[in-house]
Amino acid sequence: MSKSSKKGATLGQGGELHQQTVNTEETLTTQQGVPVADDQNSLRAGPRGPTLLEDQVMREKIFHFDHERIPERVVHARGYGAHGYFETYESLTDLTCADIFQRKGEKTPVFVRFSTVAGNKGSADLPRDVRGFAVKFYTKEGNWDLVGNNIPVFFIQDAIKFPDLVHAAKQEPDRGFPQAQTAHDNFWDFISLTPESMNMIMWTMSDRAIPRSFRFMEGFGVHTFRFVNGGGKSTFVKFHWKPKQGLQSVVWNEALKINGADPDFHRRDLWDAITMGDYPEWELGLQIFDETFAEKFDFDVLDATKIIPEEEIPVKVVGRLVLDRVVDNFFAETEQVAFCTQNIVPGIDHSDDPLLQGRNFSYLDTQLKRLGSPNFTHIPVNAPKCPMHHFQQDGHMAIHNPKGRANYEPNSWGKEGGPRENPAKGFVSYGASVNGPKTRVRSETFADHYSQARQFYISQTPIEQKHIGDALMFELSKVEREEIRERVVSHLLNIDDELAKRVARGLGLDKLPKPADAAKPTQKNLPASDKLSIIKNGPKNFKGRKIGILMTDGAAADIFSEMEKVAKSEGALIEVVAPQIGGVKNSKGKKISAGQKIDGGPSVLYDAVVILTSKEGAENLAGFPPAKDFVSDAFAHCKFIGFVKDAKMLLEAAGIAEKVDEGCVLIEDKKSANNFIKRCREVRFWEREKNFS
Ligand code: HDD
Repeated sequence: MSKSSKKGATLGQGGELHQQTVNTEETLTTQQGVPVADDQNSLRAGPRGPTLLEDQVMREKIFHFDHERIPERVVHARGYGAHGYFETYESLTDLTCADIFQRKGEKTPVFVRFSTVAGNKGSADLPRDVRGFAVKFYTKEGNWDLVGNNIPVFFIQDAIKFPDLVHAAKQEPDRGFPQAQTAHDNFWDFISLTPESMNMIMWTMSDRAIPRSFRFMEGFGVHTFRFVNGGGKSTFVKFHWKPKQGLQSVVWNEALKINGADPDFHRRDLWDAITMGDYPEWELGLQIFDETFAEKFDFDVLDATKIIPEEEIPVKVVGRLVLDRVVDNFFAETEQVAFCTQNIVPGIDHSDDPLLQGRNFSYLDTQLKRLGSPNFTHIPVNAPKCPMHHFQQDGHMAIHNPKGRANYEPNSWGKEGGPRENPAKGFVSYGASVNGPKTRVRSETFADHYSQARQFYISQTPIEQKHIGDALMFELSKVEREEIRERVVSHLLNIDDELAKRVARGLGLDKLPKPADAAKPTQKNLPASDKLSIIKNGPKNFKGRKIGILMTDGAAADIFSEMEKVAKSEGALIEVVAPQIGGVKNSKGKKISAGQKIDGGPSVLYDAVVILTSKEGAENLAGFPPAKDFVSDAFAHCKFIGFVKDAKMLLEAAGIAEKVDEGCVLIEDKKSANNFIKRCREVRFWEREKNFS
């Protein structure tokens, strides 16, 4: 066995379990610290006899293995986390006394977990789904969890509907499928009977629900929260995360293929970026407003199915989030991290949003179920990094136990009596007045379900609108019951006529249904908002994107080195895709190593591709279906394609030689290599899609 170092779990002197690097020269032990002599064979009566129950080494090993799994999250089961920090750009003392926002330049440690909602823990990364964007800030006055999504609105207005929504979205209970997708009867049945979901449906049918990477998506706190300053004055606030990398999504056909080619596409992307030192960043933006705005705004600021357009309340950027460290252990950190919306700190408070109020119960409750003990805050990823003193004690797995005799207060033990409450510093709820009869009603102010759905739709570029229609047709094509499909179209008629007609045609409906009864007939004609489109908020460069270079033996050495140079100066990555994983020899006989073998590295894994073959190489690949798919898929997914003259036969075999357009760039020299990279900054050549039927 080699003497290399590896990570292991060790008990520290204080008894706490922590990770440290151990050497393979260390002796293997049981959990009790007893040295193990033989880890290959159980204890048995004679070489061929039965295993003895007495074998405590084997029993401990199997016992522990049997208990390795904990319940997966009921939603957001599949996720990926990383560490980083939040840096405050300016002091916000006038708005909030939250310690994290007091000092310009202050850095606060954070842990972030991204996730998909519907799929199980082992599902793929690219279903059409909302992405979770949960941030735990370890502030000096306690942990603040901002548990958001990559979409600023939600399906429902009241937490009491959450179990119904989730039941309808996940696998159907009798058959246990479909996995990680909403393209089935139960989901659309529920949605078609829940008009409040229509705004969210426009968002989830848009390309927002198939992001290219966690790094290229926005995040939102969704609800209206409160800021409270040192003088007790409160303002309302909505939180936004804006990726410095720009927005980018994949196309649906690509998503379907990525799930097969690399189900870990998003987690691998985040891991690679961070481990290579290309740390993703988001800026924290605030929409700040007061009661007067809330009163005059067209919608209720407590309704989580609505946004406040940035044109009405601009987003003020106040800090940045940088992810710069991957986890040491997936289970210890990403799986055991426990976000709770109730985790707020002095200076931040809840609003009366009924969805948020319900969440505040659900998260704490679910952590107890998942992690098995009220002591889940003792797990390092959940523990605050500021001092903690309280009288809560015992319970399963109590690790940090209070010292001393007094475990209650008030007490008269003087200095040894433990911590005391502190009205000057402690958390005080904002004293908003509340009155009214106890009642189960939905406020009238929550009743307009279509105006913002329409606003979202008309804010998209034509190609994005097309994708929304395509997505609806795809999803509804998987719905067996025709009346459900019709009911969805009846809602679309209240959003956009053209969209509804297109979807109805695509579904083969004989006639248009009647528009759904709008709960509030007085729909508003809201103006378009550019911030709602992905394409209008795309990247300004190709930094952090990946180019797949399909190469064969004899590929032009000078063009490859030009491509290396231009990609490097742009901050883009290149990966060579070759007939064999051993790599290729270029025209100068130099060995170029490959990142992927062709059938393991389809073009869906890249943001742009270059076909850099020799003539003979192109001839050989022309008869190889995965190589043809590499080219034809890149074309179908509107990617920029760089190619050399010698690649002609492969382009012909892929059926695109006759269709070469402005998104296909002939690379002959330094200038054209540069030109190719510049074109890539547009991310996709969408013009091409207009020609597809
Ligand atoms: Fe939730 C997890 C985001 C509504 C109940 N939710 C969870 C996670 C995110 C969100 C990002 C994963 C956290 C992690 O990575 O561990 N949830 C949202 C947003 C919502 C929302 C943005 C609406 C604005 N959620 C919501 C409601 C309820 C829940 C209305 C229940 C009434 N959510 C949960 C949960 C989960 C959860 C069951 C599952 C695992 C967990 O909490 O830790 O409690």
